Amino acid sequence: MAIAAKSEQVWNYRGLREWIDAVDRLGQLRKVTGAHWDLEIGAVTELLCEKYKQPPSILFDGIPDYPKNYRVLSAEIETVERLALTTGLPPRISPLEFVQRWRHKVRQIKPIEPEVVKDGPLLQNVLTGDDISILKFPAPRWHEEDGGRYIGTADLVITRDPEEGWVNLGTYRSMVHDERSVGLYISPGKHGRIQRQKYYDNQKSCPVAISFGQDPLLFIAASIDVPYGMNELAYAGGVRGEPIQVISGPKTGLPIPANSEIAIEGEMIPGDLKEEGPFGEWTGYYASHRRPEPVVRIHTLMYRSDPILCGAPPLKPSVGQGFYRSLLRSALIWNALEETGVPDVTGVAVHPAASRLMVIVGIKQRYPGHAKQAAVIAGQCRAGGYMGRYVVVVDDDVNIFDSDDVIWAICTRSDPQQSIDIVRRCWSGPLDPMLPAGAAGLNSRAIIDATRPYERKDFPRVTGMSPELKKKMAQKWEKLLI
Ligand SMILES: Cc1cc2nc3c(=O)[nH]c(=O)nc-3n(C[C@H](O)[C@H](O)[C@H](O)COP(=O)(O)O)c2cc1C
Ligand SMILES: [Mn+2]
Repeated sequence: MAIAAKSEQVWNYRGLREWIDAVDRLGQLRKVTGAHWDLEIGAVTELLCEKYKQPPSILFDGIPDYPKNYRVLSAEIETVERLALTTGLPPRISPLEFVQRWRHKVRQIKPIEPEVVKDGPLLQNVLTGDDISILKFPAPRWHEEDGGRYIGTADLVITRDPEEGWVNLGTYRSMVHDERSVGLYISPGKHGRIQRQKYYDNQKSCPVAISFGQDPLLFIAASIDVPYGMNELAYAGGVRGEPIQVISGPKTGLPIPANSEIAIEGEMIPGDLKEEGPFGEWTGYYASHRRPEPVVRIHTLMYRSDPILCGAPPLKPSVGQGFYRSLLRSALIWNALEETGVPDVTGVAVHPAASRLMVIVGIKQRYPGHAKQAAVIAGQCRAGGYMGRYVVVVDDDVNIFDSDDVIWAICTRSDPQQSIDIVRRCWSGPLDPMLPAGAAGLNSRAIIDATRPYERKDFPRVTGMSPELKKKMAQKWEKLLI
């Protein structure tokens, strides 16, 4: 049942629990009972991703050592249908259509500030002092070589800029240390890290709140590139067309979604570090080794009765867990190209098997240098800048969602000596498998211009039927094609 239908927006849910019901109605929910938090929840997630590529959402219950109804949700979004459900778009659309609609939608977002409410499901249980134990929840050990149990993988890390006052939400991994502390890994350049550093630079501790289970729209907002200075809660409110309800954290005053399932608030104290990692990361490798990272000292633990912990364990990208994010990122890079004045972009596809590491841009070439301009911007804008590796630009007759077609274009329209450029000393970080431990977070980028050289008016024609002939023949020989 739609809550509100504004133009073509369709909202079939409010909050995580209604979202799960809506996914169940789509026929995309799998319930699993009895999987152990130690490796089994991670293993089942990986098996289902491997089998289906775009797997159902998986809701784990009956987890050994934990009360019934203390659940874990993994593989949350993953399909275009669930992505559309979460972002209020029509459910039956193609990946390219999703990218198109989403990029127009985010461009028009008018942020709506969150609404502070006195009460909410999150406050059903509030623990402080010695009563706090984050071990109450079945945080999985997701992968065999992980350095610990990661309670935060699909989380919202909430901080406030000490100078400018704005609130940021980012999805940053969080490892359980003990009952009253968790570790937090934030990559260089991420907004939460910039804000934390401002506190540290003044020898102040950084107040923080973390939500570990919530409306997947908030997870999307926290884990994609929302402009610096914008509160992701306001952004999500803008997508939704109504304010996100938050409670004010009892100790920190930070806004925490009132509908969250589990949340903590606390502080990170300058110099308070503990060994964190490694963790099986989105590149498909255990990343960032085991090294000291900031600790969150928990002052308040809040949770809804029978809580649902959300998890998004990274897998090797060719196995899964990257498809929907590729679509979201493709839309943002496409917008960045348009906003910087690159004309006639016909599509952007972040390759799901490479995640950030390969971006394919389609253009209709209009002038010499058009392809290079598109490549440089796609590879350096906010959504494409961090930890990229390859940007490939192709002509608009190439299907950017078809790797075979893209490889054909690279192999036939580029000449390595003149078509590949290297951009040096770009934004990378400790998750980059090519960087040795402790290296500066810098990498290089290759731009592969796989468009027909602009000046080559004699470039050979592509074989294959003309659209007219194809249509005629397909009609005439229809029976053969069945
Ligand atoms: C499942 C998932 C896990 C993530 N884990 C981390 C992480 O551990 N550390 C990090 O810095 N970024 C992580 N990210 C990426 C950030 O959430 C993303 O870059 C986001 O835009 C950061 O928000 P910010 O721009 O406000 O810093 C993760 C993203 C996803 C989707
Ligand atoms: Mn941000």
